[in-house]
Amino acid sequence: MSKPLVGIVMGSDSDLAVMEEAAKILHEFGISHEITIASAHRSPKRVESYARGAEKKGLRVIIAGAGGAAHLAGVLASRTILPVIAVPLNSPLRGLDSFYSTLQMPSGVPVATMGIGKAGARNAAILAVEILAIKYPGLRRKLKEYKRQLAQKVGEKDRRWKPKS
Ligand code: RP5
Repeated sequence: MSKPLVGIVMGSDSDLAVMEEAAKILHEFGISHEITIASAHRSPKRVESYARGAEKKGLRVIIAGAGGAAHLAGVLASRTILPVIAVPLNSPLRGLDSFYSTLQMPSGVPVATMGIGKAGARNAAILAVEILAIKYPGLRRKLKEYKRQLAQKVGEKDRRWKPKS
């Protein structure tokens, strides 16, 4: 297995069921990745050392999923120049707290915030592929095929639900 290009980080093992959706997409595109649990609040030193070491160990994009007062993506972004993509996760406040905590970053420390939950996790992985595709032409071809299949599925759904004349 080649060295991971994408690091998926999440605040708790309770986030795994959602964040695995990102891993599945990366797997489909054949992108090596790693999964790490580290919490901005419960294990801040672990988060800091992950972010500081990420570029040197070969990571090119970080995806961070956290729920509630979600500061994981922002703290990672404060300690690395790698692009950080955030996935706000569900919470007792239906993920809106996570969403706002992640979205409104101060100027100078960007985080690309996805939608809440599984769709956000999948989109985070696709965005990571798009970033990597700038360098790898093989990924550009796979992305075009992925979009073609998306459109084809919509066409199939349309045909399935149209009343037969
Ligand atoms: C966040 O708190 C985690 O990302 C998780 O979404 C949430 C709850 O964590 P657990 O109490 O389930 O460990 O930091």
